[in-house]
Amino acid sequence: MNGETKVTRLTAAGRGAVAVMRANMSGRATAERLDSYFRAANGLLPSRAAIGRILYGLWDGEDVVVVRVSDNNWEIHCHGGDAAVKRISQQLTDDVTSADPPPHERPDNATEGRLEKSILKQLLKCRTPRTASFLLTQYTGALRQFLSTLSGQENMQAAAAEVNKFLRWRDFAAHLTAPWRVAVIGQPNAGKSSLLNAIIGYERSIVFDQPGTTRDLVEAELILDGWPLVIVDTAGIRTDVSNDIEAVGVDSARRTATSCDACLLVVDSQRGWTDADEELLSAIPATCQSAILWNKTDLPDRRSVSLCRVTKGTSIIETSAVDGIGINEVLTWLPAALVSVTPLATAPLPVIGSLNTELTDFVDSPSQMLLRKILAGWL
Ligand SMILES: Nc1nc2c(ncn2[C@@H]2O[C@H](COP(=O)(O)OP(=O)(O)O)[C@@H](O)[C@H]2O)c(=O)[nH]1
Ligand SMILES: [Mg+2]
Repeated sequence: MNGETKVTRLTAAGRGAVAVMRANMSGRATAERLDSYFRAANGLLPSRAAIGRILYGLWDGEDVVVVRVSDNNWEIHCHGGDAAVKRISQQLTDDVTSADPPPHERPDNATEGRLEKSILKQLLKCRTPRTASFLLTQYTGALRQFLSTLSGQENMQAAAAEVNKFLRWRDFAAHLTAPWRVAVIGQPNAGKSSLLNAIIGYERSIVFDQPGTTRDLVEAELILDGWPLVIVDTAGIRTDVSNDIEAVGVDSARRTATSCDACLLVVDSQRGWTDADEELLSAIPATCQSAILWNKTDLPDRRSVSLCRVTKGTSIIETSAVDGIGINEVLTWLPAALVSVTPLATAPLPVIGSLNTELTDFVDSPSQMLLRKILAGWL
């Protein structure tokens, strides 16, 4: 063990989405060990970072978030695999212990209360450093600061307006811990499973040239631009099926289309644009981002993409699951469509469901008594 460094894993041992470690380092030379491994995107050195400052960057090429939580303590949020944890720990010290999380030292010396505990629970569900960095901002004081400022507000209409503005990020905040969902829909044999495989880069869906092969949903997780996504492959949507098993798949595909954040409608360019595609397009709810993947464009007898009759600002991307045409475009379109605006890195965010519900009640009927009661429960 390095005499002046102790690394404790705060998250449970075993594979997780994100692992959090606490490095207790005393002595200048010791803290500078962090600098030699971690490169912050903004060039700041972790050993010199202000307390509470969140640094996003690379540790030996891996995405990592480092935050100094007190004079001698740094939290390191890295990929949740055991290998990543072990490597970082060993680079800092030979001694690694798994322990119950110690009480967190708050940067502002406030005691950790219900608010921080609730945020920490959410933080541990984050799957990427990018999403974790937003939660960390809340954990290290942004949300507490917002609520404290709110408690000083005398004018209830102004308070309600501020809360409303804050709650506008609700959907974004919810997706920091629950991946955005993308449905791949389309007629049987259009190439949905093949495209899903091309998108995620390995064979996972069943690809078969017999219509109706994908009877259950096949989900695949991927990270694009630091955002976690789940892509759901569905059975081909047909209304004229007699087979019961296929009908169940068809039903679930229809449901998936209405419970997702984005929809990729795959169309077989050999068949061209049909009434069934038109029907599918209109089944996509307006709240859902949508793109048509005009697939199989590698084939010579494809029909013209101009046949698509598209409204609602739907994007059209020409693809081929076989030779990879358009896959990069799909990978660019998805995060841009799903997360078109992001809050400022320092913004308070509505990351606690029960607090959001209470604040919604306040917005519905703003009263000082109610606001005091809500804030007393959290501050
Ligand atoms: N030439 C060509 N064939 C494709 C393409 N995408 C899918 N296919 C073929 O079309 C058939 C049906 O594909 P599949 O992905 O199972 O369709 P799904 O029923 O919509 O999931 C398979 O034989 C695939 O190999 C493509 O882009 N180009
Ligand atoms: Mg399929």
